[in-house]
Amino acid sequence: MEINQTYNYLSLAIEQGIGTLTIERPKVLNALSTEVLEELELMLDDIAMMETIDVLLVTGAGEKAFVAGADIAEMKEKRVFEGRAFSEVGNRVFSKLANLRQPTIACVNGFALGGGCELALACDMRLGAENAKFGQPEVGLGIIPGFGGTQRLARLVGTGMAKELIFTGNIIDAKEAHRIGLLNRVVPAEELITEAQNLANQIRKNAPLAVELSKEVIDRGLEMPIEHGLRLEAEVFGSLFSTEDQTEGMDAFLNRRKASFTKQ
Ligand code: CO8
Repeated sequence: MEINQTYNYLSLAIEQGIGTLTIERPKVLNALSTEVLEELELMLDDIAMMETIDVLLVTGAGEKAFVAGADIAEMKEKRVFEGRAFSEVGNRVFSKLANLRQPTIACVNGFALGGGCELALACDMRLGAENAKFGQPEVGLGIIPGFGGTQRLARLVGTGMAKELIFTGNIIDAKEAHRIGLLNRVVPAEELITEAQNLANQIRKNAPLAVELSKEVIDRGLEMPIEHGLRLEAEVFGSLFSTEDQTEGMDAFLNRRKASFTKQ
């Protein structure tokens, strides 16, 4: 399947099973307008169906910003009803990203503020360039994080740290983001995409259905009591014994050869 749509603010490159989705609005530091979010939703719907993408990288155009937030110029004139609608659109689109069947890696190349931090949070993993900066500055604008920040940040870094970031609006650098678990690792800017591709390739070596289902079980499990999560794990674990890739993976191990997975 190929992308047929024309996009004004996004690009998608696909190379050897790795898709790289770039938010391209560098003049305003890749700020997320309604149009950008609508394009993102269409593109994510396509990516979910694309057999040529095993792992998705998400990044921002230019050297300065990943995404500097929701478009403040667009938000300024909104009133209660439109504000809620904007938040609902953002949450719907970011949930599509979070629930994508493929593993996702945010490549944070500069400012990830407000909606930009929330975009990174909706990915499975986050790699940061040394110039990456994170923050949820919404309360300084008279609003709160509205694209999942109050929920995903607290789940990732804990409530104390999430509350400090959200109540103060402070911006933290890559080192601090790494220290609190917001970034998986920090790399020099020029190595960011290569490092993400290396990580993607480590994932791609494994049985694709097992990777997809481990993502599903981790994420669904976080929404339920642990006993239910463990039951879900046992069910999915068992179901994988009906796949050819389970036979292949174990046979390859026992015969000391490289496994060749077929997604069957
Ligand atoms: N929206 C619109 N335009 C932006 C944004 C943004 N979020 N960020 C930057 N820009 C624009 C600037 O206005 C400027 O445009 P112009 O050249 O036309 O004046 C251009 O990008 C370059 O920016 P700066 O000149 O400000 O660059 P600096 O290097 O001086 O500063 C910063 C970089 C620190 C990143 C600064 O631009 C900044 O603070 N940006 C805003 C960051 C922010 O507050 N983000 C959070 C926005 S709120 C949000 O994301 C809420 C999400 C949930 C929404 C819920 C819906 C209700």
